[in-house]
Order: sequence, then structure tokens, then C-alpha cells
Amino acid sequence: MGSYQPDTHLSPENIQNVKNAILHKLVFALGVEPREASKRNWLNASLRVVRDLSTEAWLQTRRSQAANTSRRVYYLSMEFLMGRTFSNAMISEGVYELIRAALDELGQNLEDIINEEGDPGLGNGGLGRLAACYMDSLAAMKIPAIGYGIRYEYGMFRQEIKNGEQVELPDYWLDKEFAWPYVRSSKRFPVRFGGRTWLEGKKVHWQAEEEIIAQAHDQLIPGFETTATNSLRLWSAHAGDKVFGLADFNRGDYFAAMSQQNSSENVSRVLYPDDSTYNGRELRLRQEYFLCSASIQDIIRRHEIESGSCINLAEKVAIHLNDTHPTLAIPELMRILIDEKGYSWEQAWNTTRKTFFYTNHTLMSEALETWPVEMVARILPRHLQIIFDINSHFLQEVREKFPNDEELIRRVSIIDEQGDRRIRMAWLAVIASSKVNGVAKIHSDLMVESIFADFAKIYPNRFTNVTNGVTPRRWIQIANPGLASILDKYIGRKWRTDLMELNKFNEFVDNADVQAEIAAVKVENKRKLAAYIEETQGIKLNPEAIFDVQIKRIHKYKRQQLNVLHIIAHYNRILKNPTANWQPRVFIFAGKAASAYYAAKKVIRLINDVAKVINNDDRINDLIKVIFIPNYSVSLAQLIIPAADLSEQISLAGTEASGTSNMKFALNGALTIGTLDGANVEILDRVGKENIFIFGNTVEQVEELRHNGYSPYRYYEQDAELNEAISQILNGKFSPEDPYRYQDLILNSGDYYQACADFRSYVDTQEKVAEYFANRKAWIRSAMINIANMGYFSSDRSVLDYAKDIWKIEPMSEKQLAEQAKVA
Ligand code: GP0
Repeated sequence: MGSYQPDTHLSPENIQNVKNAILHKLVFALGVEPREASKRNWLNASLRVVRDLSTEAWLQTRRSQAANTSRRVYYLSMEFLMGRTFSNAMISEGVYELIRAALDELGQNLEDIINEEGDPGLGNGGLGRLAACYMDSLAAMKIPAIGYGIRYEYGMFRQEIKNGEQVELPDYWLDKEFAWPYVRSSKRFPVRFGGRTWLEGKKVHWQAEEEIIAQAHDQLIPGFETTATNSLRLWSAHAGDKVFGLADFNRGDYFAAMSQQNSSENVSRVLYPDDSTYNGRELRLRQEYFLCSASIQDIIRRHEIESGSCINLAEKVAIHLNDTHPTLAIPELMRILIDEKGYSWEQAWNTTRKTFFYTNHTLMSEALETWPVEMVARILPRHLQIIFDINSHFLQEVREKFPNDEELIRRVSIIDEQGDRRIRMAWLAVIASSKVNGVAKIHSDLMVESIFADFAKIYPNRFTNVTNGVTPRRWIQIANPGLASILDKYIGRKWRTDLMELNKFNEFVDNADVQAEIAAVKVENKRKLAAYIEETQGIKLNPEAIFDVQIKRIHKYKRQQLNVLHIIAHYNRILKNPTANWQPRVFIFAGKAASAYYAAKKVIRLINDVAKVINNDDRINDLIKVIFIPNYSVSLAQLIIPAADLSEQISLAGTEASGTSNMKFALNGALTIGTLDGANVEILDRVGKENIFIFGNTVEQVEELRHNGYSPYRYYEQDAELNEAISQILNGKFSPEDPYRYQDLILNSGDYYQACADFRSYVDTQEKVAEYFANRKAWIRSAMINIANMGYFSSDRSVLDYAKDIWKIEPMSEKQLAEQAKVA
């Protein structure tokens, strides 16, 4: 435990102290009398009490990091899906039970207060949530780190389902007061756009046309039971007092000038809701540069304070790019080193190349960012020159290594010269980074065989893998306290920061008593989820049914449509043979579709249409329920995942980079039905093929089908069950009021993700699932084997891999964390 760990014993005296502290915050921080305090007031007062504890540790961590000579990592990400803060902060500081007791005596129920907190949706899906798990793990593992992102005023849209369709509503999350962050009024940086450049002697000048201010907001990231406390710094955009519409002012047009100010603040207004697709809007480019410029300025400022100059920047600074979205940090660092610090081009490039690292999160071409040269010229004229310079330097290097291969030069050039000229951001990120990694073994292998094949030839040692992970604090301890206490009882409590400890649970998989305890917790979690669904949708669920769950972004490649085809086939089978011994099943979906993603929104509608018909068909006798839970979020995931029996990870092989919910499910004792894709492959390696349901074509088979001209009609014609299910969709069985609604959905869209090809194997495997579930003892045993062998998938392991193999950072010790800085 850290030196700032307070006395957290549940003594009457400690409880009284915490009560006093909460009451003090209520009155003197919020200005509220206890008798009139709302739940939100109690939450914010309690949050402030916990924040005080974290703040002491945070300040100490900063002092000790400044004294420490090791490198720090800066994690740049356009998305951080942090989820709620309160429980996490309480467990990190070890005060969960104390706060519960204090609130109890104050007449408040802790669970109610926890549920009062909003869930900032500052991310789309896996990529943003991964960044959040990494922030948690970096602190817990005592790795000096700062996250940088954008404090969007509007996060991911709120999803409602109206008449079966997704409706998007704004999520103005800031109107629910959030007492956790500190506004850092002194940390403000100008970010400039547009204008022109010219040469004076050897020096380039950039006269911008517009300047906005980036304002820092810091969230403390307390490490679990350690002093180490990192920061997540999010930037908001402000107009500042430089008004560039001076001509308007001169004409006395105060109003026009001021309204332009308003528009500069658009930069941090809203998160783009597109997941894994590239959206080439100008505002997005401005957002990306805004994040990069403010963060790089801040990194240099801190480094200069700690080291006196920029000279040894690469020794002390590692900058990690979470996908290509923050790649403009590369030319921004170059610009500052050359234009502001007087470095030569070579010096700046050498420093930059040692400083950057890049993670690729997808191979799918629609996600790869490319910006038109014309647009970058207009918005970032100086950066465009630097990118051109990097490119010619790089192409020179390639020509020396591989003479007379102009075809190669054309392919690896940062500038795509075909059509309108475009900058390939992934190429820039690869060229400027010391290491590039994929997020699961299969993904990293495919990455160097496909999109980065040329670069792997040019830079053979640059590419590596770090398999994703998830934090066991949030995904076991907080989400599944029942499971946590079973683990504590049988294997001790060390799994929280060393998840390989779970291996010890293997000893208990045949123990009938432990099996019964695990089964009881699962049913309890299912009841809790069922209660939520009954309360919000009025549908009653049978907690003995198989809870079959697919929760993730709605995407064609993730193949929710395949899941639906199975549901329909299953429904048809029951109707044909109603008295057979069917396992009751609840099919649960949740997830958002990008607002402009027509086909994905249609899939949501199909799920809801199918749900309506099946849920109301009395002949089915409640053997099937189909549920779509609206407005998926981190908090909902924490409720749903521990209640799942079956985890649907059914993407087409070769398309899902890793997946991370697959890990959360298996850790919580759900069995996976999945393809040989992403991290499923590694989960299979660890839990063994008897304890996972693998189906479908392999990457090689998928490629072969594509190569030979894939057609879904062949499967449709040959497979009677598939034929029936598709025909029912196409004939309007599930949309009688609008029979043509789904004409364009499956066959006519070409079935690019080969759902029809995997249908037979999926349905047959689902049948095995049902048989296996009937043998409840065997099922629970398999669930336990999953839990016991998932230790590898902790994000603690992931960040330690990054620290050791990529960033070259030694975690700090408690002793180092107690040191004081020599500088002021
Ligand atoms: C990948 F390219 N991912 C992208 C993107 O734009 N957004 C995003 O969330 C995801 C992958 O799809 C993933 O396979 C992966 O686990 C995650 O990034 C983190 O690496 C599942 O969400």
C-alpha cells in the first residue's frame, strides 16, 4: 500500500470522520444543506471526499515523477470511454466499505448514489474503452503516464428505439454536474489554423489566420491500492481574446466578429459517432490537430521544466498514437522543434522518430484515414510542407535500399497520387514511429502480410504485437462482486493486480461446492439484469434460460445479421416441433449504429421487428425472447456481461482486430461462440477447445471464397433452413406492414461478410451449445475453466508489455513514488 493510503478500517471513528468529510463537502463545496440534498448532491459530495484522497497521492506522484529519471508515456487518443468514476475511485483508495457505511448512517444507499453518476460517452466503442482500461492499468502498474484527449461537449449520441428504429439524441453530459475533474485555468495553449507560410533566410514563418485556445481539464487516475496516480488531460476549445475578424470590428460589426468566436469553439463540440470508418470532414481534421497541438505544446513545456531544454526529449518522452487519429502530432513536433526551437531538420527528425509509437486497430480499408492534400494545405499549410519533407526524405531512403523499384515507391509514398492527392496517415505514422503494433496475434500477423507488407520489408524490426487486455478492477471487482468474493475466498485477493493468479482457480473446477457457488452468482446476476429489463421494457425473462448476448457496435462485419438468422431458424424449428425438449433462450442485443450507416440501422430495426413477432407468438411459450437494450454504455456493459451465459463473437474471420468484450465475457464465466478471429484465437489457446464453441471459415477459407467470387445465393439455394429464414425476412413476415423493408439487406447487398457461408456451421454449433447447457454441471465447469485461464487478458499485462518492449519504461517502485523532486 502507498504512503498516502489512509487508515481505511471500518472503525466507528473512521466512519464518523468520513461522515463529517461528506457533510463538509456538501455544505462548503456544494452549498447545500443536508436536509435538502439530492442524490446527485450526495454523489458529488462523496466524490469530492474521495478526490481529496486521490489528490494528495496525485501531487506526490507528480513530485516523484519529476525527480525520477525514467521516461513517461503520453497516450494520445481521440476517445476515452471511461465509464463511471465513483466506484473505481473508492476501490482504488480502499474506501468503498467506509463510504458505504458513512452514507448508510447519513440515510443514503450506496448503490443508489453510484447509479446517480452519468456515464461520459467520450468514445465510440472498443478503441475508446481500451484507452480507458489502459489508463487504469498504467496507474495500477505504476507506469508514469498521461492521457491526452478531447473534452467533447456532446459525447456519443443517446440512442432511443422508436418503432423499432434507432433515433439519435444529443448527449449533453455536462449538464449533470461532474465533480471529479479539475479545471486547470493556467494550462491554456493557443492552437492555430490556416493562413500562409513564407521563408525568411532559412527560417519558415507561419502566419495563421485563426487561433483558438485549448483549456486543460484534468481527471485523476488513481492506481489501485498504490500512491501512483496519473492524469487524463482533456482539452476544451475556447475562442480566446484574439479576434481575427478585425475588418468586421473596424466597420463596427461587433456582432459578426463575436459570432465567429462562437464557431471556433465548435472544435470540441461533438464526438464523431463513426466507429471504424473514416469520415473526411474538415471539422474532424481540425479536432485531430487541436488535440495534437495542445498536447505536444504541453509535453514540451513539461519536459523543458523538468530537463531544462528539449535536447534529451526522446529519452524522457514516449508518445503513443492510439490509431492514426492523432498522427498530426508528428508534424506538430517537427514544426515546434524546427521553427520554434531552432533544430535542424535532421536533428528534429531523429528525435521525432525515437519518440513516437503507433497502434493499428483495424485492417479494414474504410477505416484508413487519408486527408486531401488540398484540405491540409488550407488548414495546416506549414504541416503540409513538413509532411512533404518527411516523404521525400523517406522515399530517398527507400530508393537507396531498393533501387529501381518505382512501383514500390508509388505504393509507400505518404502521398497517394491517384485521383485527388491524399495524405495516407497510416503511412506517416509507420514511417515516424519506432514501433508499430497490432492488437491481437492474428491481427498483427495479418497486418504485416497485408496493409503494411511493403513497410515490413523496409523496416523488418518495426512491427510487433501487443494483445489487448481489460482491467480486472472494473470488469470483475466492480461489475461482478459476487464472483470477486468467490475468488477471494478460494485463491486470495491478489488477482486484482496479478490476474495470472486466476490459474489457481483451476484447482476448484471439479469441486461441487465451488461449482454451486459460481452457478448461484451467475443466476443472481441474471436476475439483476432481468429486473432491469422488466423495469425498462416490461418484458419478463426466465433466469434459467440461456442468456445469449451480443453487445457491441452494430456493424456488418460483426455480423449481428448472422445472429438474427439463427434466431429465426431456431424459431422455425420450435414451431415445427413444439413439444421437443427445447432449452429456453434469451437473445440479448445492445449497440449503436453510426448515424449515417444505413445498413447497420436497418439491422437494428430487423432485430426489433423479429423481437416483436417472436416475443408475442404464444405458440413459442416463452422459449425464446429477443431483447434489444437501448443506449448501450460502459455502465450497461457492467450490468450485462456478468449475466451472460453465451458470448457472441461472430465477426467474419480476419475482420475483428481483437475484440475486448470477448475477454470481459470469458473472465466473467460466459462461454464464447466465436470465429477464429481477433483475440478469440488466443482465448481458444488458453481455455481449450472443449470450453469454447468455435465455428465458421478461417481467414484462408474466407480469402479463397472471395478469390473465387463469393455468392450468397449458392448457400441460400442449398440450405433449406437458411432459405426459409431469408425468405421470411424478404417476404415481410417480420414487417407485415411494410413487406419490402428488408429487400436490400442480405442477398441483394452481396453479403460481403459471408454470413451465408458461415450460417450452417453457426447453427449447428448453436445446437451443441443448447445440448451442453442442458448438462448444467459440465457447463459451469467450463465456465470456471474460462475464468481460471483468462489471466493473460488483463490490461495490466498489456501495459507492462508496452512498457518493456515498446516504450522502454521501468515501472516505478513505491519507494521511488515517495521521493521528492529536486526541482521546484
Ligand atoms: C478499431 F479501427 N476499433 C477501429 C476503430 O476505429 N474503432 C474501434 O473501436 C476496435 C476494434 O474493432 C476491436 O477489434 C479492438 O479490440 C478495439 O478497437 C481495440 O483495439 C474491437 O472493438
